[in-house]
Amino acid sequence: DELVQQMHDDLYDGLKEEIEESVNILLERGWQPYEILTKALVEGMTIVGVDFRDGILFVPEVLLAANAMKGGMAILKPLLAETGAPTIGKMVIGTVKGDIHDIGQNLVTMMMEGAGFEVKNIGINNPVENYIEACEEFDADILGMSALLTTTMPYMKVVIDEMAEKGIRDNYIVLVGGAPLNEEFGRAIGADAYCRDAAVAVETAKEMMA
Ligand code: B1M
Repeated sequence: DELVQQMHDDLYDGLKEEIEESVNILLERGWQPYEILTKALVEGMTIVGVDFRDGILFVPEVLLAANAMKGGMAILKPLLAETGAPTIGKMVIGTVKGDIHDIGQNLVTMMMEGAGFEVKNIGINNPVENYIEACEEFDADILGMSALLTTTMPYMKVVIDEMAEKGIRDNYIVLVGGAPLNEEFGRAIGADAYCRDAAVAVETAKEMMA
């Protein structure tokens, strides 16, 4: 689709208004919100990621791309949440200490809400205390953690170990995700599951709540 190509370019160039306009056009054309999210926005951000890695794009440009992506996500958010599904569980989610990437976990939040979960998103750069406090206050069933850096992902183990030490680890289903993780890592740190993407997070959460 030509417009989707254009959106990949606009995201690359950090053009927020253009992205918002195009999201609205795709909606008018009858595209499903999830399709727009994955094919236009997430795929576009993958291209940005490759050139960021290769030193073609730098932080300021990637920030603009992230901002444009958030503009598009904001339009889709209410539509994804519109299912009217009854609440099937409560989740706390946040990015770990030292890590400020939040697009992935915002997407997981949107999809979980759309599927009928109540979600408390505690944002970025969370030390272990934040997770524990939020889980207790919110009376969560599920704890979700996100990390996008190989240097921050080990902190997930710190959180799980601390919870185990306090004797509260088994009160929660612990799900982890983020680009540098994999299933083996999830197992090694003692999480209940690694979730490759937001759709898998929803499926896994539903299965484990059943
Ligand atoms: Co950063 N960055 N970044 N960055 N950044 C990466 C992650 C990187 C892979 C880029 C690259 O080199 N190719 C690289 C990490 C390399 C590594 O660790 N091996 C990197 C780096 C190095 C850095 C800095 C260190 C750069 C610097 O300063 N020199 C710095 C670190 C800052 C910090 O955190 N302390 C940095 C900064 C930034 C920006 C601020 C510019 C910006 C973030 C803006 C923001 O989030 N508000 C940014 C961005 C945008 C990226 C890339 C390009 C895109 C990330 C993204 O949003 N993807 C990224 C490249 C890449 O990932 N390919 C990169 C889209 C998003 C939908 O996908 O987050 O993977 P993702 O989430 C998915 C799944 O992973 C999963 O579901 C989501 C939806 O399907 N998932 C979960 C995620 N969390 C989950 C939690 C769950 C379940 C599933 O819980 C249950």
